[in-house]
Amino acid sequence: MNKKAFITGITGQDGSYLTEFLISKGYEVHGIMRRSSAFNTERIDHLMDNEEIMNKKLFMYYGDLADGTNLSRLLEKIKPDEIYNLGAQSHVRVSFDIPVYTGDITGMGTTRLLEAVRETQIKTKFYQASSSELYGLAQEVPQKETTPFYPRSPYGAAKLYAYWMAVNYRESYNMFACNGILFNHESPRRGGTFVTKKITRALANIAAKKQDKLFLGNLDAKRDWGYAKDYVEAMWMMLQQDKPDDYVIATGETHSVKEFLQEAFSYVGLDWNKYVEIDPRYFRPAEVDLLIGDATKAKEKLGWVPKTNFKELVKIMVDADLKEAGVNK
Ligand code: NAP
Ligand code: G4F
Repeated sequence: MNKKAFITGITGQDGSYLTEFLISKGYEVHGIMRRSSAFNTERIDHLMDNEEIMNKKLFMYYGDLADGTNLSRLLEKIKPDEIYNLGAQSHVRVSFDIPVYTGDITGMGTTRLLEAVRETQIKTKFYQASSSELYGLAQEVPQKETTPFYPRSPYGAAKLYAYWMAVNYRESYNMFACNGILFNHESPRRGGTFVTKKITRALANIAAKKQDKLFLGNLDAKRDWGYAKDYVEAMWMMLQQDKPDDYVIATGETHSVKEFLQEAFSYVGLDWNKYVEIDPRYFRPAEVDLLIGDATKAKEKLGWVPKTNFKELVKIMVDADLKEAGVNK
């Protein structure tokens, strides 16, 4: 019998790659999407439009992390072997504008899903999409599983609550629950308001002469950027272990936003200084200055290592956006 996976956040960057990965492993994938007045399935349309896949390997339902009753009903019906909780209000800057909503979906939404598992008493494994934003004002460099947390945003605080709820259900109810503490990971499918995609899309439009300015915030922040496709594999690996545990997933390399700009613009022979302007609207009330992860535990216990480095990631993203903008490099 094929294994069944249930995914929240299936329409997002990671959800789309994880769905492709699990289908390639022979899984039946069940996902929830929000009702929206505009289409929100762009990242999985290629799967939903495929007759061989839709309703045979991929099953979609309306659902929301705000609605625990529906989550229970779906879990009771599907009885998944594995649950991947990727759904969230995932934008750090936006979380300062809508902290209550972020707490409700990113934090409490996790508890609703854990409660749905407890109520239905299904035997399943649970993956929680935890984040390097837990480290916030970093207390140690590089950050690993034992580094103390210090979140710096409503998003980080909501993820901290969700992290501990996953640990709590593991310890209280013997649930197979894992936290993947993933550092930033990007791809051509990254949402357009995150800094990497904002840069590569603008660069392609500049190269296509459709845009001449790019407005950004803090260029000095440093992130450990990896490739989303590599990272979804680590999520699955965590759930294939004999015992549940928490793992840092990162490349171990850190770069500033400025370095990302330099790498991307120089790849197409442009000088970023001529196009970028600072707009204080993109500054955050509190910033996370430096993230760099140590994924030694994941390497030793899961056998996971990143396959794509910073330079390759930038190239993948720029090439995809140049293609989209109709520019031949
Ligand atoms: P993303 O592209 O922003 O996707 C978020 C997903 O959550 C989307 O499918 C979105 O649906 C869904 N969602 C939003 N509100 C929801 C709600 N109320 N109920 C149910 N689903 C809801 O994020 P991502 O980059 O794929 O990240 C996946 C997860 O990993 C998130 O939890 C994120 O916080 C976490 N994470 C991401 C990173 C990273 O660098 N990418 C690092 C660490 C942790 P719509 O399509 O309808 O908006
Ligand atoms: O791309 P970002 O918005 O990602 P951020 O805040 O690191 O959060 C992402 O990664 C987390 C993992 O650590 C996830 F948990 C979270 O869900 C999300 O996926 O910003 C990166 C950096 C920040 O320091 C920000 O201040 O880029 C800086 N930045 C500079 N100008 C900008 C901009 N960020 C955005 N979004 N837009 C700008 O114009």
